[in-house]
Amino acid sequence: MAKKIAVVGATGLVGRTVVDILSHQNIEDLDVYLFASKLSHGKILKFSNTRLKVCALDKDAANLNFDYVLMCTNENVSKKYVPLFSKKSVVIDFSSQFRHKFPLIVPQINFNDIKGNIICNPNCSTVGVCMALNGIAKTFGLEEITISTYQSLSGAGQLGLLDKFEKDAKKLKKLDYVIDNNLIPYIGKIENDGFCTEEHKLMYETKKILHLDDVVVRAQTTRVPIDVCHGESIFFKTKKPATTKQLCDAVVQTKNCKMVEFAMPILASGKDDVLVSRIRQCEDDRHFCMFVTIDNLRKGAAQNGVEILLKYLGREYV
Ligand code: 2RA
Repeated sequence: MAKKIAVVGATGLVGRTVVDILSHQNIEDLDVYLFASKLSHGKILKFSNTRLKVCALDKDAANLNFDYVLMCTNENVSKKYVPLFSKKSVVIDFSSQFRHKFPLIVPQINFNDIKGNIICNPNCSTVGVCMALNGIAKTFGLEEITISTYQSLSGAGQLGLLDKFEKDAKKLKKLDYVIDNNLIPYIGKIENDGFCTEEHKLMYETKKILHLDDVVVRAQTTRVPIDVCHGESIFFKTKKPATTKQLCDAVVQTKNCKMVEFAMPILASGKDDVLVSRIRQCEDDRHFCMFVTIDNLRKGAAQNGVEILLKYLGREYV
């Protein structure tokens, strides 16, 4: 029998990217079903050579038999529906709701961490950092990581993109401050310790994915007025001495990591690879920095989830 795959939240920015990426994979033999909120019921999305109807998500839908469910949903929807779908299906959840509880997976790095049938897709900025540092962590070890991000508006969803040129703070749809000709030096909410939620995600998730329990990770996250792709400045201290050439060689050991001269959003947008650039030595042969760019909607979110699904299915990402 053909495997059944549900994409929930199919009409959001990440959901649409999942549908688009899935439609380019060799999965003609699989059945794909799309769900979203009641407002999107009946919408039609293009899928390969055909069109698929979007159905409203409700408890009846969660009772259907799917083999795999990709939850491209926010924390509230995931909180309610992941436990329901997971009674019968393998669930890949894109929200941050369960990231502390269940395996957090980047297939190129830690697919073997999967246990059980709920798998969490990491935060988009985390994926870029982990992809870029994976080879270095494995070859030279890491002691400290200090990250500053420059995150695009699409990270805040469709409403975030709509705020791009808004000059009137009262008319903003998603952001707390005008972003036009500006940047906002936090993402999410400021918490009691002064760090924002995005910084907490980045610090916690990086340690979890790279298995760096004893490593100090610091982060500053910033929203900038570009559409797609997050930029990330990463300062790091290795355990063993290294040259920049050795570090470049270590970076490209991770599939989908590419060294370029300058990692810029216009080069990474719409692409499958995380771009790494400007690896340079700081004060000695254990202190370095680099600049990384990732398409936050693709490898930072949709592509990573599809890669997890395909690995389950024993198929190659194309
Ligand atoms: C952001 N990383 O850019 C978040 C989205 N998950 O806001």
